Amino acid sequence: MTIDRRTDAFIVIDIQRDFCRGGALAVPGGDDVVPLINRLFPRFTLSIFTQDWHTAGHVSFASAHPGKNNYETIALTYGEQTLWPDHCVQGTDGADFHPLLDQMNAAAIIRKGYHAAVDSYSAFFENDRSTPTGLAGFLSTLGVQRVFIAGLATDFCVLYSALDARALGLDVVVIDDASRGIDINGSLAAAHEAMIRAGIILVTADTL
Ligand code: VGL
Ligand code: ZN
Repeated sequence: MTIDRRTDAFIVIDIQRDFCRGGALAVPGGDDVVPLINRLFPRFTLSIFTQDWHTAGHVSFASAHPGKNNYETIALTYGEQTLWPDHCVQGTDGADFHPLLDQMNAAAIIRKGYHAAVDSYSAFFENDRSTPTGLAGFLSTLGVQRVFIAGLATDFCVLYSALDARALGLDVVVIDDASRGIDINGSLAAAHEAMIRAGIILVTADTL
């Protein structure tokens, strides 16, 4: 696959301490994607990071719903929401990027999940499916036509970002081995199926 520096962008999803070893919502193997992602930066002119950036007591935290446990779902005004351990709280160490991620490569950092009552998995739209993050406008202003997506977690923030990018008319490539899933009740296999159904191309980093 040939990368076009003018019209391709690299979107790196949530490479933050809380999603890595020892973190509050550690994704199995989360740390392992960092060297693959770092190795890809020189191939792109435009790399964008997302950063999960929750208020304390955020609606997506099980701790905000007495009697509810982590990984249960609840019905919110905008639909079903999975409940998570407290993670990526604004300004905490857990919200920082992984110490080995080459942060100098970020042309922009899109923070998400900072509305207290709405979660945001996708880099483009919050979980109410209507509030934009601004990334669509950023990419279109810069003439981006295709996005390469990698990061954490494959079955949540990578999945939603990839599906939204596709729905916005972008070509989408997910770098599967530079991503890792949480895998709740088969969510990782379901994510792979949904991405393929949507016309998203799944590749491994060595093919780029
Ligand atoms: C994520 C669950 C909660 C992710 C973020 O980055 O995939 N998952 N917040
Ligand atoms: Zn989150």
